[in-house]
Amino acid sequence: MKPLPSTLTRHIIRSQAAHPGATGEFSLLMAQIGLVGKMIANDLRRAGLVNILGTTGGTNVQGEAVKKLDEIANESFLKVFQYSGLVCALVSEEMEKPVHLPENWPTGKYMLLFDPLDGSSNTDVNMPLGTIFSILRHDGKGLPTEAEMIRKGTKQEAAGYIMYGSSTMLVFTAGHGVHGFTLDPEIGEYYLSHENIQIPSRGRVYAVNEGNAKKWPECTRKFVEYLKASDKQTGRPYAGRYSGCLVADVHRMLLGGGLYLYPAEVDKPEGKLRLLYEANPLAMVVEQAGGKASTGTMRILDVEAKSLHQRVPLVIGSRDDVTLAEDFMLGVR
Ligand code: AHM
Ligand code: MG
Repeated sequence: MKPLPSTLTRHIIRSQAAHPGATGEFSLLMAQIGLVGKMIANDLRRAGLVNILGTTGGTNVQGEAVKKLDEIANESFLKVFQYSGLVCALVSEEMEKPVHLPENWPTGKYMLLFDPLDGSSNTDVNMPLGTIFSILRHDGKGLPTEAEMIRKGTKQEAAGYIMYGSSTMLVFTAGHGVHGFTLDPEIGEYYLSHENIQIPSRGRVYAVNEGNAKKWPECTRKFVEYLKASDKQTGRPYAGRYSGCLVADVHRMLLGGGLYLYPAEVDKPEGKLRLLYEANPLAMVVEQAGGKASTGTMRILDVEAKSLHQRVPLVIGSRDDVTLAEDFMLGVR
């Protein structure tokens, strides 16, 4: 009889056993994130059949049009976590303020920060989407204040993403390597399909919205032109691949190498992506896999966090490719 490949549940139980002091709360938290992923994947699969494509007519805290699926994905997190007793704070791209958890309800020590549906311009065209999450720990008494949720990326306990592509994958790190689990939709279980992922030190693919090139500083334009220039020795030109979904592009780089950029613009030096629930968690994953994540001038995980929805420029992927981007952006090349 062939042994059952490791499931997410078994993997979590095994990792928990390696930490004698563990209470099991983190294991439950990860299992519940897996459940949210299944709920969102299920909604995405049926979206075109049950009238949940398109926008709600509202705008979010960032002033962006809210897609019906953005709202549904956010609600999936709230339904699973609000009364779970596993978290003491929930922060989402879709909500200006953290969710108010009932004072007299049991809470856990974890704070969960998330982008429920990343790449939502892809919803109506059957393209890949993602969910990104960052897990922090609250050691104080009672519910944390908003200031306690705003932390540097180095303070994350765990982080990861779920990718809804041709299959659904949960990829995460708790600080001991990065593991990827593929959902078997027939059984409803995640199986360990990508153990201890290591990102190649250099790739041959870049992902960036080049429609914005005129808005970039000269150094960024020079860098992207460099990637496109032909040079057999260095393996250039790089291939361009941009999906409109950060999770999908980072996932490609994680497995095959290369880099993703959403760089600073001259009139928008803070970039587009959000630090706490997009850049920080993906930076932790990519660093744990041996890669690098930078603003272009400094390590993402060292960026001082000042507000919940703070934006940050992002260059992420293979170590050597990100270092090269920094050389251009710092004016060394
Ligand atoms: P979102 O969280 O509102 O979906 O925004 C983040 C997305 C990324 O997934 C993607 O890489 C980028 O924004 C696309 O932006 P643009 O359309 O400006 O290229
Ligand atoms: Mg996003």
